[in-house]
Amino acid sequence: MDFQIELTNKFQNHSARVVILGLGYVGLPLAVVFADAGYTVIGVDPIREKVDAIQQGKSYIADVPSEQVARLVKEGKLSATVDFSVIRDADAVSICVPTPLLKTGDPDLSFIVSARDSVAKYMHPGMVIILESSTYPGTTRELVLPKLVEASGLVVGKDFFLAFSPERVDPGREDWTTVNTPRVVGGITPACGVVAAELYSHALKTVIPVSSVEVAEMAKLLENTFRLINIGLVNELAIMCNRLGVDVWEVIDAAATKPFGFMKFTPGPGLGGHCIPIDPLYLSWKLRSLNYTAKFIELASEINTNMPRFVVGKVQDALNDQRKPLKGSRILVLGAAYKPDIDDLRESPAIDVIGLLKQKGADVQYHDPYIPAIDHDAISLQSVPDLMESVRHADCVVIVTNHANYDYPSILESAALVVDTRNAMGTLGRNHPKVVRL
Ligand code: SAJ
Repeated sequence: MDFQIELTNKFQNHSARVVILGLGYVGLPLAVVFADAGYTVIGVDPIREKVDAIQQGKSYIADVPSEQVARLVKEGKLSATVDFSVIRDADAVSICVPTPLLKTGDPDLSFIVSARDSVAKYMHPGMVIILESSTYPGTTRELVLPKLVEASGLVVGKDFFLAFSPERVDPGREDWTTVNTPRVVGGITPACGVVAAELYSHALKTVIPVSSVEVAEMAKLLENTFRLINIGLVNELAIMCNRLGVDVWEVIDAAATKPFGFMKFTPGPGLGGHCIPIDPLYLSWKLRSLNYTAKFIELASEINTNMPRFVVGKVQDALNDQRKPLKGSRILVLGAAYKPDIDDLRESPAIDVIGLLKQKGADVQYHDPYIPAIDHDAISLQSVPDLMESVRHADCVVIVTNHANYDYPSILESAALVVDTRNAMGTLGRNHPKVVRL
């Protein structure tokens, strides 16, 4: 039996049954894209609420419309379950689980290990398994493959196929989606890469085959490390311009007029999200095990992690110029999500800024139209109900996340003082007596 031919035929005639492990911001968009392409898709997630929502035709991911989920469920192309044994009948399994950090700062591989073990338990000849979670180079070959071979006794590249294909989801983005964003795919063996690429090629616009799982794993980490380091660069630029008395925003805008050889990044209160601040640390962790220090990653992380403290220093200085101590001052933080126009709080620098302000004795409130409440460590706050009332009562408004739906001119008019960490006010805030920018 040639399983490569058998699987290729199933992908070509869209009779393939695809299981997606993990129905988060990566797994659910992929599930609907595969189902829309004609595959029969079963999403598996241990969280019953997610499974029930999908079965009821509801989406909990902003980038996936509920109408699309409802239609696909009704057509029988998409379903969801908590039962991992559906892997028994799968032709393809995509693993889209989180890869966070432990409290120690080391990679938390528990989600990958758990998904791997579920696959190992139910796998059969003639299936392809693809890991999509951002992780260190070597994960697929060193951590996933041995357990699958040991559990099944099958031969990789012949009886089953194993590949890595990094997700490239930018939450909230509409121009580049799961369907049209080029997809890198690398296999444990050449045949693994070919089979995995075939699966994606009938659902996604562009598939980019590479020679191994390590190349695919490392390409993803390069993408995110590139962002981490360039954000760290402009954050340090903000600190340097602060010392020089130069407007960092004007400097960056001027540099960005260069039509080649430059890519604009902007400074901010820190680096949030579950990818950029975290994925590169998987790489530096792996390199430490090989007795090498990834200097750029460690330096950029140090600078980015320090930005909340830098912001609180700016607030303290701004209040000081008005003869007000930070202690006891009423501070309103605007925007808590980790980046504009989304409802995700993970690793958000707003949490650090609020925590530091509270540590210094400030009376801190926050507002975020997407985040009704923050319950994190020692912080338990509700988004203030009346934004403008709170702006008027604050000694200082700190813009931490520049959501597009804020009325910045009105906020500026009503506020006593604004520390704008995102240049949200734009030219309004330049040289304005009430505005302090990074
Ligand atoms: N940030 C800055 N300055 C910048 C750009 C971003 O301070 O110039 C901050 C943001 O405010 C945010 C953090 O960095 O707190 C991360 O922002 P991001 O948009 O780079 O990261 P994510 O996690 O929302 O999404 C990224 C994707 N982003 C883009 O490509 C624009 C992409 O790199 C990955 O597909 C995704 O992470 C992932 O899953 O790895």
